[in-house]
Amino acid sequence: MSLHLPRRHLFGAALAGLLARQAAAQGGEGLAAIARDNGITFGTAVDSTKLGDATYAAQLVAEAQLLVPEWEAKWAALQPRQGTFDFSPLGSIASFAQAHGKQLRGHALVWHEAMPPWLTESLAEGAAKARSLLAAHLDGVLPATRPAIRDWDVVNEAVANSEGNPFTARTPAQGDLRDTPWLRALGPGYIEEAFRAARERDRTLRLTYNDYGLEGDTPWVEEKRQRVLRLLRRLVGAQCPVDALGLQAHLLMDEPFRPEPFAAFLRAVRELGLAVLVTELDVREARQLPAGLPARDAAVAGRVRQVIGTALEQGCRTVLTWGLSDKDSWLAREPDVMRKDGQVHRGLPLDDAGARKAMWQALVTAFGTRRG
Ligand code: 9MR
Repeated sequence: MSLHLPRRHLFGAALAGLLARQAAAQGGEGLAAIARDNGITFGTAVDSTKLGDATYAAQLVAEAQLLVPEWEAKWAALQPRQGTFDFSPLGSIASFAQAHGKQLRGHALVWHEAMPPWLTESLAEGAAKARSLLAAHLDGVLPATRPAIRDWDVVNEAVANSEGNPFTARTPAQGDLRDTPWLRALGPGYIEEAFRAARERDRTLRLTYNDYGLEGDTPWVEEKRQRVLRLLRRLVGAQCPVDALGLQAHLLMDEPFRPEPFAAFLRAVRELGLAVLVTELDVREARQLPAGLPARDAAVAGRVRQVIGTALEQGCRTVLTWGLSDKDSWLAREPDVMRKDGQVHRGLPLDDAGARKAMWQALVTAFGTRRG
């Protein structure tokens, strides 16, 4: 079986190519080209249901070189019923990528969210069942998505949030790890098992551990960084085939940032021989907004320049945002993260109308820092 490439978005894609060329002629190069000129790969999350929208598609064509499916490669989408695989939503992203010469990354093989109900129920049946379901999922997905996807988030968000974090609900935990159906079925070794199972099926795939809440300068962020480091050290020490750490970088303006502790963490990760990627960048604005859009956008841009500049200085070469335009962001639709004051977070490079904001420019500046 291979990834079926539906052609239904190709008309939209051709139009998008035209619009993107027009946009580039008017506005200069997009982030994809500017990043590439600096030896960096820039990309974004894509929602397949929006690919028919020519403006959305044109933004992708102009700005992104690497695409990651926002939901289409999660378990609920790929194996909605046990043993029945559905590659059509992922296939429309793959055909769009192919039509425009873009690369894909995969997200996510093992996660405690976006699980179909049958999976949650079956995992409760114990270790043997969990192990065979994981094997069957990888057998169904990895050969089918090869060669389009050469980099997968194998395990997502396995580390528990630490005490005292006022922004994120405390997660039930067993030691450093989040208490999930996978942990309950297989014990703490499930992470190592997942990486080994992925490597057995594809020797050259890049295998990434992906998590959030690792960028800020607070005691709870530092504690989570130490938890992630302990996990990565344990995996590397056991010769477990993990290749990279994905920093989601869902940044919070209400959380302070200082480059030093973040850089020290990235150095420690790099010393383990792992690559570092920024996988889901966006910014949640402060509860108390600065007055006026220019001040708001400047605050977001300043934070992005610092965080991404630090990551690039520490050898990160891949940066993805979680969407391009504020209006398409989960920050504009998920009740947990939406603003309570009726405003929409301006946490992505393009505004609602698709205009490039200060955050777009901040990325350009950050991409340039590593040259100097
Ligand atoms: O943005 C995604 C949203 O549209 C989905 O409904 C949700 C569940 O599949 O996942 C969101 O993406 C998350 C990502 O997969 C993992 N890191 C946090 C992202 C935002 O919640």
